[in-house]
Amino acid sequence: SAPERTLVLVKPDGVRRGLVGEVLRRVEAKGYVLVALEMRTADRDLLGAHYTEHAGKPFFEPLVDFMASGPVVAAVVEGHRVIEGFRSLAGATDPTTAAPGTLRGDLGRDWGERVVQNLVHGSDSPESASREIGLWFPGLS
Ligand code: DAT
Ligand code: MG
Repeated sequence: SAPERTLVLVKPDGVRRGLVGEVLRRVEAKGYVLVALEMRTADRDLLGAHYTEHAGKPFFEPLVDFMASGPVVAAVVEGHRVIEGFRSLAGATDPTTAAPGTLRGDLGRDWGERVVQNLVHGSDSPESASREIGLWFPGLS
């Protein structure tokens, strides 16, 4: 079967805390392959489209504000079952209870903000991955 692709973001908290290298190191150490990589500050249109499933939820505006608060590192990562595999590396959404050994469990915590700051994003399905990769890397084949 063909390898899968997923969209990974190191969120603004991860960039500010100097954890870009640690995130990419764990992705590569697991055996996945970086096929595109870019640092940029996302505009609100891109972030609204990226998080469209959460539009209308109480944390949506704080989430977009947070994600626009500084540069992110966006990556397309490739490998068999990488969507599931990166979600496993990332750990649960809540960094307080994310399992030790995961990025969010080892490196994240609750900062008392209205939106959970949890260092990384990973696509949650093949459909999300395809949609998100198209948003962040429109030129990628
Ligand atoms: P994930 O990033 O694990 O896929 P998600 O897609 O449900 O989680 O939510 C997107 C982000 O929004 C998540 O990484 C952190 C934030 N978030 C989710 N649920 C939240 C909540 N109940 N309160 C505050 N922030 C939340
Ligand atoms: Mg999600």
